[in-house]
Amino acid sequence: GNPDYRDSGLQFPDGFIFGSATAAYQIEGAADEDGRGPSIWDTFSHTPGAVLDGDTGDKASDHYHHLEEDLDLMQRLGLHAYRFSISWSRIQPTGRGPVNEKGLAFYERLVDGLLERGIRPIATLYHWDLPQALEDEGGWTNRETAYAFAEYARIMGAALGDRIDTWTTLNEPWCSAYLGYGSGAHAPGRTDGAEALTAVHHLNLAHGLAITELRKVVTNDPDFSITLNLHVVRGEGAGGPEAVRQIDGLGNRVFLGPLLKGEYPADVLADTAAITDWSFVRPGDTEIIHQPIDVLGVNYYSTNLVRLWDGETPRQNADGHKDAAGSPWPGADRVEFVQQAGPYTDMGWNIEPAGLEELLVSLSEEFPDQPLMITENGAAFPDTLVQEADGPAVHDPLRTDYLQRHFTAAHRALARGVDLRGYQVWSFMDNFEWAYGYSKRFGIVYVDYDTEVRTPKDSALWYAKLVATGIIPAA
Ligand code: GBH
Repeated sequence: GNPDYRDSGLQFPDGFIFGSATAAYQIEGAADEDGRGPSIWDTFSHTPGAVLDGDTGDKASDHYHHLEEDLDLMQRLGLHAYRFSISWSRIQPTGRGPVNEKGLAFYERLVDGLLERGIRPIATLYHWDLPQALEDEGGWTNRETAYAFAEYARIMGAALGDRIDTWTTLNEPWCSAYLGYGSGAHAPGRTDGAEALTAVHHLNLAHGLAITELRKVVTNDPDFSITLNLHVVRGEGAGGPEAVRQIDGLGNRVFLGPLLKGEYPADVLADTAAITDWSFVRPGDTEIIHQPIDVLGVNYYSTNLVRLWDGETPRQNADGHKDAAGSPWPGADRVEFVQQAGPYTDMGWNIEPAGLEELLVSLSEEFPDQPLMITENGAAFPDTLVQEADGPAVHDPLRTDYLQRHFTAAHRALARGVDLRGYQVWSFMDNFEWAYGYSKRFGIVYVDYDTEVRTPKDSALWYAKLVATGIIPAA
């Protein structure tokens, strides 16, 4: 039958790492301060028409100027871990060359502030904000970007390599490559399938090179990881299995293959042969990419339903790329994304906790020795701040319900033997939701963008109970 994904009273194992996540460009603001150089997201968000309502990350949640307050709030909620990203162009304003000490000092303060409060730092080196100067030389289509990234990783490893609990190289290279260079929905807004596939490989290579450099300089035996947005793909109709194979290939196996098996999937190379000959993969590259990682980060929000287009009826693309200039799925021209039955979040993504359980179980079946961590899960809903007798509040029962169901799914995966180490809720606070600007609120903490005042939502108070007890509370 259909399991109820709202069980409460379920206990997580001791040592399970409950935390929450953010990303630099989405929260920091202070875009021009302390020597920070521009990134592709500054350029993109300042390009008319690129981001809804012309929103930019110039100020964002102003985390750069609210650091102590935000750290105190994390401590109040009892978080075990905080997953944040480092802005490369704060460290190296042009992506190369000497360290900008003021930019580095911010992350020193952040990490030290976490450790003082007993919160584990999970640092992501790259959450989409490539220094613009590197994009001017071709960005991720240029192999040199991978080497520049490795140099930046070495700098960060040397500076913080005695204090970081988990190093994550890249967040969701799928988005960087296919939304950045394929559909054009994300920075740098390019729309070329061959460029997107080139970017896939250079991102994979950057991961491998960065891990190699980090291992040379860190001193505290941290965990090394990468975070992928893996796609749970289901098929519809006679062409369903073929459509699933193509999307699973471009969405999942093109990353998991080199990373965990040391080779690119042959079927993906064949599917895309008319677009590129993959000659950008040089001898030795897959060996660099294929290194043991301590934990694989998994971001999960929703599922995908696909089928083969009949070539006649109006084409459906419910993954959101129907309005984009290009396709985020190079070579999969016959695949249609089918609108699924709700309920949906404010992003229009269908809510399906069973997909999380399915994803975790299938990963652990395929890679039984690979520990996993949910590095993002959460939901956008339209929230409103209300004034109550005892102060401001945000009642967000839909988000609490979403989280309760997904924690239940994660617990079920654990009960089925999955080696799941922790769960980072997206997001710690409301922030700049990329192409959607400030119109979508993912935070468990509400941010008033006029005053930058923070208010924990009801979902944050619910989560604090889960973190404190290890037991999923009733919603
Ligand atoms: C994550 O991306 C990001 O890491 C985070 O920064 C972001 O704020 C958060 O999730 C919420 O969006 O892209 O239209 O084809 C998740 C990105 C969302 C990419 C679902 C694939 C499918 C629809 N993924 N998306 S579309």
